[in-house]
Amino acid sequence: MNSGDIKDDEYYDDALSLASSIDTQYIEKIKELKRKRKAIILAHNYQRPEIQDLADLVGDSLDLSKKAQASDAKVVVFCGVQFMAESAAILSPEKTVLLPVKEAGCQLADMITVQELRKKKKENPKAVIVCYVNSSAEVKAESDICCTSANGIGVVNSLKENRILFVPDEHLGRYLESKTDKDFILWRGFCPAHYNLLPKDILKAKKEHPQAKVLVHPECRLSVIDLADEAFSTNGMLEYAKKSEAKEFIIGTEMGVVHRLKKENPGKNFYVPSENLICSSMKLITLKEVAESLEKMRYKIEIPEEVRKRAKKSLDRMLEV
Ligand code: CIZ
Repeated sequence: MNSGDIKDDEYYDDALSLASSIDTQYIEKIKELKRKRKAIILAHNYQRPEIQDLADLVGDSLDLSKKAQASDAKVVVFCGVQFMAESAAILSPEKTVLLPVKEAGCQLADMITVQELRKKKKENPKAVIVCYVNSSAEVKAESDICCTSANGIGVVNSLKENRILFVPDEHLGRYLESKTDKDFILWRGFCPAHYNLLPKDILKAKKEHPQAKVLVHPECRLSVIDLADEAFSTNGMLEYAKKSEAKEFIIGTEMGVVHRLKKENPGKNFYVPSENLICSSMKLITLKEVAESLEKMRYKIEIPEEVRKRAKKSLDRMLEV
């Protein structure tokens, strides 16, 4: 090691300790504001590790929205993306729901508009519209029933109709089609992170970790799901990893979930099969943004009441199933 390396190390150590003292300041500020506002902080399983560690609850979008509904908090800070905060606002109109970064959208949800859906509905008047929760409040309002990746098979099987217009995720739709006897019309939407996971990535990871169980998200291509041991939502993966006797897992979903998998399963190893498994929107929220969100009470989710009521019907119908 030469003297230049020592200087670099010292500089790096200084930068790290400065960053951690700033984080501590934000965490203290967030705790104080949380008490003042009677707020609860929710973090999706894909959020940054420090946001997950700070949150009152970590989970998938619907799980978090239902827990927010049951809580007596006045303010819900939803660390996730737009449609998730909207779901919380649909279920809890009496609470103020904040999304700390207003640009935190979902590319998949943005692949359909309510006008496009209405047009497709006219072309297929007999089809029942099943909409994945990764969709805007307006699209939910225009649909007959919602589903998540965890309950999609149950929702589809509960329908008496045979013809299903499934929006907006083509790949989840294909997966549900393969698991049920229904006839699907598929919308051409996709989640870029899951779409970019390829069969060759899974084959390479399996070669490197031959003992590992392969768990992938149903938003992946069917050719990827076919190579996996199981297809699960994030909460499904967390449950499976905890109960499984296996010690190694290849995780085919957004890499943020690996933080919680590791934390809840010491002694087990988790591998991410592709560096593309990252959602940049999910990483926009930092401790600074959460502190500012609580301080300035921004960005409030506002849904017109008429849209909210119709969207809630689609969610309620799913919850009944
Ligand atoms: O519903 C959710 O939260 C999403 C988008 C993924 C998952 O499986 O948790």
